[in-house]
Amino acid sequence: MKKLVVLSLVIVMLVLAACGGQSAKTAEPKPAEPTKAMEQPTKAPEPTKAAAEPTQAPAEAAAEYADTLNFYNWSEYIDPEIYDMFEKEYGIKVVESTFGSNEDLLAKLQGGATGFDVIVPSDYMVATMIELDMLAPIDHSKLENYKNLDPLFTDPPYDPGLKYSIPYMWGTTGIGYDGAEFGDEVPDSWSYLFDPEVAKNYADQYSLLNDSAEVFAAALKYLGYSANSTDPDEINAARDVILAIKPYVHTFDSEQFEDLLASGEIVMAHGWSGDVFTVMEDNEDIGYVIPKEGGVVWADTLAIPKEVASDPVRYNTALLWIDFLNRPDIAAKNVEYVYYASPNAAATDLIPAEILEDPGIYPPQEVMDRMEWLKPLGDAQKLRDRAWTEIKSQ
Ligand code: SPD
Repeated sequence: MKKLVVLSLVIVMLVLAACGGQSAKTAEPKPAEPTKAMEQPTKAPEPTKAAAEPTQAPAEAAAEYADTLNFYNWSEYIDPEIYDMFEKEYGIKVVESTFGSNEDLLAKLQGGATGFDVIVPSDYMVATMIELDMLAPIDHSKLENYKNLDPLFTDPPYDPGLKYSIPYMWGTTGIGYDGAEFGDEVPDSWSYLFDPEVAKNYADQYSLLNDSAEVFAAALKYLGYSANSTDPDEINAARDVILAIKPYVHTFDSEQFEDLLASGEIVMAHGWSGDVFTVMEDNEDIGYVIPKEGGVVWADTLAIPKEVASDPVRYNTALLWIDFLNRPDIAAKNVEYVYYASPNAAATDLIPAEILEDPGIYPPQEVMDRMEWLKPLGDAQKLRDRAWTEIKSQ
């Protein structure tokens, strides 16, 4: 029953939110071997037209999948056993590179990087990349597991009809903290990070994400403005707030903040929900709170860079990987490792109740009501970029 309540809350929340070079692989995918975790294996994909075409040369005819797939992912954002499972089933090795923010991902691709087969942009960055014509359309007919997505995730405002992206995980941005330092107090306001009078008490003991969109969103929420403000006065006010507390910030970090918290190097971290949850298992003092002023809710997606579509082997391999991640047993296994919520409805029954019922992972509606989704900012992005450069350079 509790599970149903949690799922209903998630559904309501989502409705409200509606505001390199690889050699060709000649082997057929190996059939899935049953394992304990694989309770609902799906059949191997149908042979592609290229593989079945009798007039093609044999080597070309068999060139259906690549030997390797280059996956550009956020750090610590997949159960590494999933790479082994994919390689065991299909003989395809996944090579992972990582990034720490959507802006880094965008800059990397705009800088000319062409080797990535599957990337993981967040919602607003998908919209930006569609606008910039940087993504390949997704052929839904080749995704056996597309049907597993919760329908409430299949028509998001950032990519109507999921033409260019498939949702991977969703979560929130808040504050991770060391309860051993705070006792009964909970740092449940952005003022702990952005009010100089409060923040100075934690000088050199807290981190902010190394992510301009997230830091501006938090500072704007602290000031009572929208996380998506494009008003120059509000953006400048947020910049001044961040500059004022910068001397108290231990580090700007998006990839190890949970470890800094767990090791005691810092006592508060502006961070993403699941990352904080991963260190709670071994440290019962660590907590995660969404500030009362509200925070950011986001969805990360699986997308294919545009140039991959011109190579059928790479494109098929990318789709095979995306579909594998959407198999219910794989999606559930991933949730158990990264502690983020899954948009895969068919995985729900395989996810432990303690995760589905945890309000930090699946927040209740009254918390979700305070959250905002980030959106592309249009021309105001330049203003934010300039302000971020100023902040980081001082
Ligand atoms: N360690 C993986 C964290 C993934 C966070 N993505 C969230 C982006 C929200 N702007």
